[in-house]
Amino acid sequence: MKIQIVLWVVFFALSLPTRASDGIVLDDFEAGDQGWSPVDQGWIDFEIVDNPFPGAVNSSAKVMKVVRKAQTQTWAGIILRDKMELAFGTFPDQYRYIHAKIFKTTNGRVAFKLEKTGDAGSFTNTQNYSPSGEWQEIIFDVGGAGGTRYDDYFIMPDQTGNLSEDITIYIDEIVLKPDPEAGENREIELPGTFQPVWSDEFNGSGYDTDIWAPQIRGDGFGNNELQYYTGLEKNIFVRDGNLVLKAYKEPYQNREYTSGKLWSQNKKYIKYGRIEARFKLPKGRGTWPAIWMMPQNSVYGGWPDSGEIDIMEFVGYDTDKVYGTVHREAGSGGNGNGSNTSIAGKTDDFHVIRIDWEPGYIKWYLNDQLFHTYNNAFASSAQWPFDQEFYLILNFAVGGDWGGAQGVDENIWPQEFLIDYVRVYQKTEKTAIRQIKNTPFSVSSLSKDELIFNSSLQYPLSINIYSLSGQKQWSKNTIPNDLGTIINISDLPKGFYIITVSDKIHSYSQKIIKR
Ligand SMILES: [Ca+2]
Ligand SMILES: [Ca+2]
Repeated sequence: MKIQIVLWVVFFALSLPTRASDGIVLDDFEAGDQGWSPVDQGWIDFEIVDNPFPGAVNSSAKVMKVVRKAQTQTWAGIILRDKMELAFGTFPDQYRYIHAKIFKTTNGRVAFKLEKTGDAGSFTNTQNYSPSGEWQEIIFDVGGAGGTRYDDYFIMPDQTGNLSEDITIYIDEIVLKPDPEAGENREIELPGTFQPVWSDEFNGSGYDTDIWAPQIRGDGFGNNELQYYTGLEKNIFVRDGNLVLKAYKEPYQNREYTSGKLWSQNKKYIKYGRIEARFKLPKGRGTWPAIWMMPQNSVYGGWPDSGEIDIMEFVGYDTDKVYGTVHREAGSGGNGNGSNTSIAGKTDDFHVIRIDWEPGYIKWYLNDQLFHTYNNAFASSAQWPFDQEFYLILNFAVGGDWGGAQGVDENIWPQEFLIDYVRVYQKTEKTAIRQIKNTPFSVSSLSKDELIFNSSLQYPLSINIYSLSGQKQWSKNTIPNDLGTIINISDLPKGFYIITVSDKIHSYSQKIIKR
């Protein structure tokens, strides 16, 4: 199968949030302060006072009064050090906005600066302030902070230069908030509908050797499995429209059992799609059949760091359940992320298992009933190495750490694991770019390696592309009316990215999937 090289762009966040959302209060000054200090002695005086201007925006009792003294530097301000180490950025579960209530009587700019843990760098967002005679809630967009962890929070409440007089500013209710849009987009899907791309129906005289090869090995596979996979026809054959993986109790190459295993490594591999199989389980203590996937290229390192997708597993001593699980750096083996579903009373039936694997999730279905979802796609590769190609494995193990956890019944052999078909579907829509109306810019795919950016905005913008782990991959500042800016992404590996466009007041983001 040729992998389609396409780009897909979809908007997911627009402008500033207006909806309320959960956040954490950095300080509301109701019980003193959390440990703020002036950034430089002598530039700032501050104290907690009764709210001198209670009103609709801020009716609370206590606020911080800051006096920035004449002849001081514009970065005079207050800083809260080492209070809370948090990741900021554009991604779900990271803090994206900092809200602060400000009262002052002077025009000017207010800046909020984050300093990295270890003070290895910083990110600043600045907002204009026009006095209104009332408290104002100022929202700092720190999405561009890009996933790094920060533990110092620094407010420069008035950046007026050449200050000839002291300025008094009141500050209150500093709240860190995630992107309220982010959670809704967690389960991002490719556009289009699933179309068949390949299958093996096992209806002929043998399995399709363009898809499968037998694995011939019997070293226990790190699980103390008892079988030797012979690759012989007695262990792997097609009968009556089904692939039969057949396990015998018989000595072979210093093993007590023989069995069969097919894999599609180097022949067929898949990134995103629907993988479906119809199967009938063997019976008895010590059987451990599985339909699963391993990475074609272990780009994130050896097992489990590059991931494993167990589409279906069954252990014969636990007759009523089939399992679906992922293993990855963040948890593997007994700490894999998975679930099971009941087949009680139906162990002699054929069942249909499938996963729907999208850029944003993997979902497991048995007989069309969803039984597990894994949707950690916005985390690092430790949680989500599933943005790479995986090959398929069909095997019937005997014993082993899990399958043999309650021993092996010596009297049940031979046993058969039947697979009626394996079908792979993918969304084959070649290009899908969803633009949302009334946004001040657009990004379109020009070719697999180029995006084109157009904007009607009349002032400078900065355009940045981030990887999901928050690394800046591409950056450019545009000049006003710089129409048709080409963004060359030929150096970016295939995968998920976020493009953000900022005009100092607003920040707009889109996801890009480079395929
Ligand atoms: Ca308060
Ligand atoms: Ca069949």
